[in-house]
Amino acid sequence: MAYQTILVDTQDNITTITLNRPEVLNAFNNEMAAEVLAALKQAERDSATRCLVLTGAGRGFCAGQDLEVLRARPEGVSFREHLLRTYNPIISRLRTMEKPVIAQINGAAAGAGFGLALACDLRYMAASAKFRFAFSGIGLAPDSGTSYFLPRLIGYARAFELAATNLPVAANAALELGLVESVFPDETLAAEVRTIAARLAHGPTRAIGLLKRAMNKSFELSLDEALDYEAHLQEIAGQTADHHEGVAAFLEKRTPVFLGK
Ligand code: T3D
Repeated sequence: MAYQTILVDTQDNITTITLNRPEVLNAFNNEMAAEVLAALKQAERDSATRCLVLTGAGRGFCAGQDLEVLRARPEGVSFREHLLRTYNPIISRLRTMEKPVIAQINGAAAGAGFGLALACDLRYMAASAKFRFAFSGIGLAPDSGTSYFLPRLIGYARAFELAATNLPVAANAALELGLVESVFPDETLAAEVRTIAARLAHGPTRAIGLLKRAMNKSFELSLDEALDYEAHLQEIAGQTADHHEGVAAFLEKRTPVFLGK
């Protein structure tokens, strides 16, 4: 499929989606939201994709909603309807997709762009990049999952402070807060993420998908329910070729070759 606002590239079982409106730090217009959603659906379906990386072209990761587009929106257009059509399906798809998703945060991530990064399973950040909540900066309430992910990642008070003050969060502060897994020098970010993505892309994709499902669901379960759900998922994982390969490789003292099946 030919996209106008994003680049999509699959190599060595890693699909990279690059947001590509660099003149506005990859802020979202409607076309980009539709294209990101289409690319996510495609990556989910495509068995060649076993790890997904999201990043931005140029010096930004994603500045959230394009504010010129927002200002030009006809009077009376519902914010709720807009979110239900654009950001909400993107954020939920990132969480339900049973493949590992990495945010390669090459530059500023703000508003819905911050939400996009938070919805990924893992976040790696360039040393010069920053987060900005942004919603409160323009008199809006949080969206794109930011009110859900932030307190879960860093606790209520820190999330509240970051959101209500709208102060920028530099990469090292983000690392200290637990918002990102690692910070890398700008020049080596892509290579470092590639190494991590390659390891994930050659892992037991079904089992990784199931562990993602289990961990996401755990927030709404009691221990007994979680144990029961684990047993249910293990029934599925136990039938996979990768499970059999993993056991065989261990006993034969060799490196397993997982095929994602
Ligand atoms: O219904 C709905 O749509 C509601 C949904 C809302 C979702 C949201 O995401 S709301 C939040 C929208 N985003 C923002 O408010 C963020 C605004 N941008 C910033 O705060 C800063 O630009 C950044 C923190 C992202 C980066 O700061 P900095 O200093 O590195 O860059 P800059 O100089 O501010 O921006 C560079 C250019 O990008 C500049 O254009 P210029 O002067 O070079 O021509 C700037 O205007 C443009 N830009 C940045 N963000 C946006 C943008 N243009 C349009 N929309 C933006 N969001």
